[in-house]
Amino acid sequence: MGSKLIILLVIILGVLAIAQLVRVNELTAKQTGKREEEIPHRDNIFNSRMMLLFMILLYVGFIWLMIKYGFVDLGPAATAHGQDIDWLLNLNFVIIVAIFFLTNTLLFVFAWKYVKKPGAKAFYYPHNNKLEMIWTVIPAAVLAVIIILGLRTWNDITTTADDESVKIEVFSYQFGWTARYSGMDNELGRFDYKLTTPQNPYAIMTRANIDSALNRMMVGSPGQEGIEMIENKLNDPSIVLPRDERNALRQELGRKERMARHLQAMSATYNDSLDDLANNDIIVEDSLVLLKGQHYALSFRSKDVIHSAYFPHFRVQMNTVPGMTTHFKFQPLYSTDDMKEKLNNEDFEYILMCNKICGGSHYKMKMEVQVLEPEEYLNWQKAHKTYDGSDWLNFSESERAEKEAELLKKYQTIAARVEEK
Ligand SMILES: [Cu+2]
Repeated sequence: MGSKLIILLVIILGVLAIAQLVRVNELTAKQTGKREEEIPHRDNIFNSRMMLLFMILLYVGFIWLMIKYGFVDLGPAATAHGQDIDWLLNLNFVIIVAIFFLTNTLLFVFAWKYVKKPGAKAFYYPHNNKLEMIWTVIPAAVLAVIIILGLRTWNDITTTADDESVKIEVFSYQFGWTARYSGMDNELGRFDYKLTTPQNPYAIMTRANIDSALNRMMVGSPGQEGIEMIENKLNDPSIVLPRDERNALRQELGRKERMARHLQAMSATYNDSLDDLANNDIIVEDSLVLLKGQHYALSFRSKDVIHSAYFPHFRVQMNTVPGMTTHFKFQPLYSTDDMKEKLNNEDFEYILMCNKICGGSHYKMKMEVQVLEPEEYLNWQKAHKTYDGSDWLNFSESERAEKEAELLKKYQTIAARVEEK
């Protein structure tokens, strides 16, 4: 703390000293009767050399920063599209760094080389079509290449996933993540934010959830007054309420009635067969577990504010936005074990983290991600229950062994596709 204060004082005093020196210079110039725009040759030479010195310091600083902070080792991109993104990013860096050195060298070396010499007259050179052409066409062509390559990759990444892709929903909230797997039908259950209750935090739409949300509005729930209770309170002549309290109650009643009407409309139009979509979904709160080689179609949803789902090793990032669903599809190429081996790091884990400052505990908003080999993945699946409480792999006793062997074979084929690449 003390040393910081001293440094600050030195800087302030230094600035003051320079200001005073400039002032002294101005005053002596006035005394000797020199005009301000007449700059001595000596000063021009000094300035031109400073230009050169500045260029060298800029380059040394740039190279040092690049070496120190420029290379964050995330290991190889762990998805198919991620390798394209890395290639594009490197191409952009090569172009940018080359142009940075070229333009800055021209700028500072010219300033030094063509310093004003006594008696020399400036050459009048107003226009050159050829030059204009060159410095318009070349950057335009380079930009066009970058943009076309970028668009092609981006379109590849963001086109709708095929039916073979496994659908998973990633639900974000302050401050955490929840994964919802689409289950054996590979179809996610519907949802509607109006169904959010403490018992249904992910607002999943089923007949039972609609009924309970509606009941919560009408009758109330612990700590929550329902419409009926509020109406009774307002209409009971024996209860005398202060004006403010009465107005507040009326407002709450209006809000709850509107919500109840929405829920009633939902209930009237709801098709009960949609329950099945939700009932075989699997909700996993602590981690996102994926099968190596499988194509995934992730959809993202947010409960409160905008978050950003960032999987650095997959080169995947997508905003999660309240009120809309965003998507990203990818195919993990390396299992967690593969990556441990590749990076020679026994502690390696994939991670999902929030990449948008979303509140006080933003920095804690992380979820572990695992990419498993076929057998491990099957075992993990076996240990999980669906939304309605049955087993994820809900096979009858007699055909269980056969069906599981079938699944394992399927997973092995999926994982093997990657190994061949
Ligand atoms: Cu967040």
